Amino acid sequence: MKERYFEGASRMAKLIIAKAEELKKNDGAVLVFPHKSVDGDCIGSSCAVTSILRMLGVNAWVCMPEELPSNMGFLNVEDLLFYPSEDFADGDLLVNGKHYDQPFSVDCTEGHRMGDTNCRIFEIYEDALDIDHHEVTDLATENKWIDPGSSSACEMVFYTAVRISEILGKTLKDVIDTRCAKCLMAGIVTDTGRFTYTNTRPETLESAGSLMELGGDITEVCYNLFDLKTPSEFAISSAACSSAEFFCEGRLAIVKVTTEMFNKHGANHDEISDVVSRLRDVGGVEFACVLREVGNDTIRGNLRSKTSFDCSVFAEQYGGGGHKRAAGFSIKGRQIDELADEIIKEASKFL
Ligand SMILES: [Mn+2]
Repeated sequence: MKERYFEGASRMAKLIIAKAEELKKNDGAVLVFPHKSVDGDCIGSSCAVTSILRMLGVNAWVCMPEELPSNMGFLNVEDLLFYPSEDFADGDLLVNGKHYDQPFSVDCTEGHRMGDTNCRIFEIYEDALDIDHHEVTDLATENKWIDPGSSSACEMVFYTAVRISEILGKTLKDVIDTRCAKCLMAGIVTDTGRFTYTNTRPETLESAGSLMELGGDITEVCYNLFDLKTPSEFAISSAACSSAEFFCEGRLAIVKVTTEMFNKHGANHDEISDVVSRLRDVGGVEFACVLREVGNDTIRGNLRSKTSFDCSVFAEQYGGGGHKRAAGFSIKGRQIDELADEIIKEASKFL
């Protein structure tokens, strides 16, 4: 194992093994929290952690902030998922009959990124375990492993699983089954753009190589997550791309997708997820932004940059977050045209 992972992965592995013993004794449940607006990395890592915890004999479920996107159906993870109702009783939340005892977050650390209901459930306890690769301010507690240098939460979970297998004297196959390997592969290919982004390191490829050996079929994962399109997805993406506007002599690209456009093409809000990276890939574009009306008076923004623009800092102005090269936000009560004009004006200052 690469040295840079050894300390963090070993610490998490020991914590998970110890917690598992404690939780088994109490017959309690762990809820594993992804962030809202779920993606391949948070779903992959939360399902993988849940699968590993179950292998250790723990009652564990992924606490879902929304429905699983249809392009992730091939992962066959339905039995790992728990959909909380909004009106749970704080003191005594039952998770499929088991008393909720322990939160575990992956690919996010802060409750406000998890959606309202999940945030309330997450914050019932203060001793959450966290595995995250986002830059967060509150780094140092024993229960957290935060590594912004890592490509993905899934890569970190993989190395944690390696240490769990070593500590318990098991083979890696005992800890990461075929489905778990597929989930981890899904997160790594998502967050590295199929190993093309600058966050791809030698240890990223090593983890992917091991996951292939464990049954993480990279062809199946990539086809389902990247290439397979529904007819409505194809139509709305094409419409969105051809409506792109360029500013700052081509350095800024922006697309607005209205409810009317979604309706016209019979598309749902998740069906334009590839548009923002296609925009960013246009020669000369440094900063790309896709705004979409997602109903409920809410606009979702997705931001990408090529080399210098800090999307994470920019998204924070709108209550969001993410990474330097990829970030997002959700905002209520704004008009899409007026919000776009403001973003163009604000972003221009840095372009
Ligand atoms: Mn991630």
